[in-house]
Amino acid sequence: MTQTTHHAPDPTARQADPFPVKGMDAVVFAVGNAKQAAHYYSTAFGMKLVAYSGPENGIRETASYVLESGSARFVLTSVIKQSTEQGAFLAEHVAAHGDGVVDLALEVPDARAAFAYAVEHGARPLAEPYELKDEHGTVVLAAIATYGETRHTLVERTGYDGPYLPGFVAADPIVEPPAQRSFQAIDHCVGNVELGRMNEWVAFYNKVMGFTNMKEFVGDDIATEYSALMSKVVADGTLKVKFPINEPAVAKKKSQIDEYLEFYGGAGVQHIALNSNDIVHTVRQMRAAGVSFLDTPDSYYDTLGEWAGETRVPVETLRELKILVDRDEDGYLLQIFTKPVQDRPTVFFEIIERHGSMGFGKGNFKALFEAIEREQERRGNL
Ligand code: TYF
Ligand code: FE
Repeated sequence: MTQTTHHAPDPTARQADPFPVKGMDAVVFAVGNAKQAAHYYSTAFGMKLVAYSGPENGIRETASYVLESGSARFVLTSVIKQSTEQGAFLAEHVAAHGDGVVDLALEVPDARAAFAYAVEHGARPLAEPYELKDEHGTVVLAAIATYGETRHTLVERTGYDGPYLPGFVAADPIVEPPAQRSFQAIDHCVGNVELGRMNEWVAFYNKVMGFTNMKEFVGDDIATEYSALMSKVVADGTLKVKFPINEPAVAKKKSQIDEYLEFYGGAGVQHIALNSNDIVHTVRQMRAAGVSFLDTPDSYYDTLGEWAGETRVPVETLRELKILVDRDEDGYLLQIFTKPVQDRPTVFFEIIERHGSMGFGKGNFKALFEAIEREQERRGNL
């Protein structure tokens, strides 16, 4: 396995970036009941409803709720009464995959240029560039396919100052958002792909978006030992968009990635990691609201001080809340994983607080994957 080190981007080289991105625009979920999902992300994740589109503003086919926490934006969409191909796609997505991510939308400075570059470099086009307009201005959108039935919509929103997209109206919060938000940005979005296809999808992002490989990867050595997955990470030149790609590994136990693929019905988004700058507060707030996190055995904390060194948070607090620590040459990170947030053992979330480290928690794979396997066993899928 070859290792590519990701060097810090050279700002003078940025205009040469063949596929400039401004960041994640939104994570779009197709769900069975967007009204209730919007309530969950408001009360349990502390997000704020900011925009809506549905029958009340003349959109009869779908209802969509836009929630924000800092720069992180989720869009939850349900079909009300199918009448177009787009509605059929969303309804079939939910039937096939359960609640899941249909779109990792990227904000770009020029959607037409981004789309043209991507398609020239092998992307499958899903929507040619088109404009949406209302009294708040114009947004240019285009879409390409990625793994499974997931897509990347390319969003150029410099000509628009409304609540989300033309056709959406501003909405009042469902509940008053917490005084301290639980997270402020999307750190990374992870895809699970079929056995043997990780390198293909890494090459897709290399070619189609000019993304480069970050140095952290999980090779077959770690995979067969305990993780049962292989993983590589691609990122844009500014490291604002980071996409780890996992594939199952043939190991001693049934891979958690196989469990995902079986229950999701193919490749798709596995987890969304959210940046917090106060993970202790975040975990307390989310636990109090009923969110379940993966458990970590006490033995993890008994030896933590020996290798993790000092962190901002005392070991006893980490132990109480089951927060994990990883350290590398650049610094450390604190992280924790929710259990799947729907009945299918598919999509889950990560909360991550970074202090220098640009890694993904490789040092925690053993503890983390043992915790996931305990859950797989409880579900009867091991
Ligand atoms: O994003 C990552 O790669 C880390 C590690 O089921 C990870 O969060 C990989 C697989 C998984 C949970 C975490
Ligand atoms: Fe992660």
